[in-house]
Amino acid sequence: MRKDYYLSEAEKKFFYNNGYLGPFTLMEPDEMTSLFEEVRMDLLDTRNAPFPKSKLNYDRHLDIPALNQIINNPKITHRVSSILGPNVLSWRTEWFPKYPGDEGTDWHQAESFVEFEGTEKLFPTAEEELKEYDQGRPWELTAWIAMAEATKENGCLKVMPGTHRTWFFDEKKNIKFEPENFNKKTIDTGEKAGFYGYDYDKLKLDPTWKPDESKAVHMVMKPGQFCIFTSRCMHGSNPNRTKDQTRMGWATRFVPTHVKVYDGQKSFHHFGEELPLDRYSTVLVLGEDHYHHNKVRPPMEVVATTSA
Ligand SMILES: O=C(O)CCC(=O)C(=O)O
Ligand SMILES: [Fe+2]
Repeated sequence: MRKDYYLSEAEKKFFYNNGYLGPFTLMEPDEMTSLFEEVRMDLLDTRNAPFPKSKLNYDRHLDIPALNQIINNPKITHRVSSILGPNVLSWRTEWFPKYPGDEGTDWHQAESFVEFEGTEKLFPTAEEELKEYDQGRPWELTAWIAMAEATKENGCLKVMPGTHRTWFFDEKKNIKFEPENFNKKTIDTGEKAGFYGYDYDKLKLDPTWKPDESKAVHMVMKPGQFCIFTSRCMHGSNPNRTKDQTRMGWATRFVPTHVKVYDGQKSFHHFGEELPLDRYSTVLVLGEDHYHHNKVRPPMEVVATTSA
């Protein structure tokens, strides 16, 4: 059985040119479908969650063992490490549901994850390595995992190849959360799009610029498949045009250990919530942490479930 999943030279080249890679298979569809059934129940118990009062379910790999196993799975960590280097932290996991009839996700780009209302969440510190990043090597990566089938009809993730070298958006500009506008904005194609209550179009560097939809690559995936991308690579999704299929993505995000995560911050704001960071920590999924910038958990540690 294959034990190592590091990227081939051809795969790395493809990534540097395009900013994304995949899909790859993490597990078979049946296995993911039953795992997700269980995880959905586990998500309801937030006693040990890093943000127990939040509805967002960020970072539940910190308290749900099955999710922690996924972020430590070599099929993900080896591939991510082929781009980010040997020492890798998991810094965030988040859910991207798209229910029948939901709007598409606006095209967007990010890197330091200011995310509309605050400041940078990620601060890279290794100057030497940063020079390489300009040649297309990023210092953050996401593995977007299909927890349910992702099709063109239900709004699978889409990427715009090669856009990771050019900024079309200013991710550092702050804009307001307007949940009342969810499912309200119609774009040129006549379809609905937005960013779960934010309007990413307000961050366009040139307000008259329009993405060329004909160049989009649609990441159609079976449950249990995943793709890897740098958030600098423009990405989004179409609306869910189905009547009965929920698209469910779980975005797992990684950085090299030299990146400071939430540096000096006690909490952050997102989607109208304040999330205090007192229970938060990164997880070292591969290698060693020589920098000691962040609160770091060992790979397989999760908080024991509180008995009722
Ligand atoms: O799933 C989507 O529609 C968007 C996901 C996304 O933007 C991300 O994972 O960064
Ligand atoms: Fe994104």
